[in-house]
This record gives sequence, C-alpha cells and structure tokens, in this order.
Amino acid sequence: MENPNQVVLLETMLLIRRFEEKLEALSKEPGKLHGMMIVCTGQEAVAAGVSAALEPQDVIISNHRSHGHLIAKGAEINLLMAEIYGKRTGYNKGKSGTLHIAVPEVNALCTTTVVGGGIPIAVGTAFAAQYENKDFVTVCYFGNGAADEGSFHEALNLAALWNLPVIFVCENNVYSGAQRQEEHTRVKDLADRAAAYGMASQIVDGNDVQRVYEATAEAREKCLAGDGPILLEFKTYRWGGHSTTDHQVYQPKEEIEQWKQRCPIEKLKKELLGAGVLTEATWQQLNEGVMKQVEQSVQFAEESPWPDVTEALEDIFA
Ligand SMILES: Cc1ncc(C[n+]2csc(CCOP(=O)(O)OP(=O)(O)O)c2C)c(N)n1
Repeated sequence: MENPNQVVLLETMLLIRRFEEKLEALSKEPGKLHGMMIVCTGQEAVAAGVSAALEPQDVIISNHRSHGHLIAKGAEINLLMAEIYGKRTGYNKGKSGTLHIAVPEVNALCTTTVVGGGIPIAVGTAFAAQYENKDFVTVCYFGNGAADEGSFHEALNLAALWNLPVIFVCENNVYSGAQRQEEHTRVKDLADRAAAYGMASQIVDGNDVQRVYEATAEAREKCLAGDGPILLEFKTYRWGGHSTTDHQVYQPKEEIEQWKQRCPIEKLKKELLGAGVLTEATWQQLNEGVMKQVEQSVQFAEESPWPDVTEALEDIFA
C-alpha cells in the first residue's frame, strides 16, 4: 500500500472547503441557488482520505452531506455546480439539485437524503460485486443519526452474514440535525455495534486524513480478500449548523472553537510546511488555484442553459 501524495490530499480537502464556502455565500444571494445547502465543513478529511484509498471501479453511496464525497471521488466541479444551480449541463441535467446527485462516471451511484436509506443500497451493490465476481468494494457514507435507523441494523446484519465487500463509513460529527448523539442513543462508540453482527470495526480520528486513508486502504484490502465487511467510525465534527438555514443555537460556541483548532486542513498544512514539502508561497498558489477553479465552476453554471420543459418527464422510471 503506497501512501497517497500529501499535497493532493491537501488540495482535495481545500477544494471541498472552498466549493462549499462558495455554495454558502451563493445561498445568501437572492435568486442564485434553490433550497438549503448541506455542507461538510470541518469533515473534509473523511471524504478525501477515504477516496484516496479507493480505485475508480469502487462504488460510493452518499447521503445528504454529499459534496465532499463526490468531489473526492473525482466528480468535476463545473458539472456539480451546474447541477446544484439546476442547470441542463449538470450531472443529472439539473433535475437533482444539491441533494440527490449521482455521478455514475466516477461510480458515485446514489445520493439519498432518506437518512439510513443508502445503507441497504450499498449492501445491494456489494452483493452484485460478489455475485458477479467483480473486483470492487462499495463505500457507504452515513452519519451517526443514520446508525439509529432500522435500515442500518438490517443492512449490517445481512452484509456480515453474506461476507460482502462493503465498507460502512460512519461520519460521526456529534450531531444529527439539532440533536447531540447522547440525546438519541446511549452508545458512545457506534463502532461497537458491529460486534452485534459479527463484523469487524475500527474507530478512527476523522480529522486526520492520513489515518482515514490508512484505515480505508486496510479495509479495502480485507474486503477484496473476502474478509469484509467492516464498519469504520470516523470521529469528526460539523462546524456549521445542519444546513444553511440552521442558526446553530444548540451548538456551544466553545465546542465549535475547540474543533476548529483541530481543522483537518490546517493540520496537514502545518505538517507539510514543517516537513518542507510546502512553503507559504506554494500554499498561496494552491489556494489561489482552487479558488480559481471554484469561480470558473460558478461561471460555467451561470452561463449554462436551464433544462427545457419538454425534458421534465424524461429519465424517470414510473
Ligand atoms: C428517514 C429520515 N428521517 C428524517 C429525515 C430528516 N433529516 C435529514 S438529515 C437528518 C439528520 C441526519 O443526521 P446524521 O445521520 O447524523 O447525518 P449528519 O446530518 O450529521 O451528517 C434528519 C433527521 C430524513 N431525511 N430521513
């Protein structure tokens, strides 16, 4: 297992951060974006570290907090931004908007906002891999709240029973909507639940991109050797409210500040500056390059056409 390029990891996290900062800014401008934006600010190391350990053929199933997962898996931000704007050039022809984006081009097969709804779907794609003897794993992203849904328990049980090549990625960001974890379960470490199904699990610092990468790479190897599935619980924190319409009154300011001190981007940046891999000048260049890409994606989206009304009933199954 070869370590990923650390500057690429940093760039991926930075791209996710700047892309979503832009979405937050645009959502405050009248007439730009439709609906609320659900961002993963503070949690970027999970998406970046997980995807660094995956191959193009590996499948991801995402949830409502999806932008980071999609960007890290290789989705192009022009097409993502256009989709979020609802434009014809977006990945799903403007019909998905921010919450349901699928990017089959990079095997990001499904984003579902039904909390816990993606977990059985991931068991399905993992079953397909096993049944057809194909060399790919499925990664399923979900939050700590989703781990209290019935679908989580049924899906994990079946995945373990059938030894399926699926990596269950629980992004434990402390909250689930406005509820803290201790308000919806007495279990402290959700990874403990894997034992109930005879499944392996690991608790990992979700703000350390290298640790995230290593845990996922190891899990992937196990899955491909027929030794799956596994539950990875990444401990992290949601800096913002549940969405851009949430005023965060329930989140203690000191808690947010403490977690900001553990910013995954700052952590890696500091390490790379210390190791001489990065200088302040190359960091500036990286940041400016990322901001330019994000600005270009906005321009692409704004200049793109709206879908035609005649297409409204295309691409639907019922
Ligand atoms: C089945 C279902 N119940 C409730 C909701 C409303 N809802 C949307 S996101 C969310 C919180 C999910 O929390 P968690 O799974 O911890 O993910 P996070 O938002 O923290 O990333 C809720 C309750 C929903 N979309 N689907």
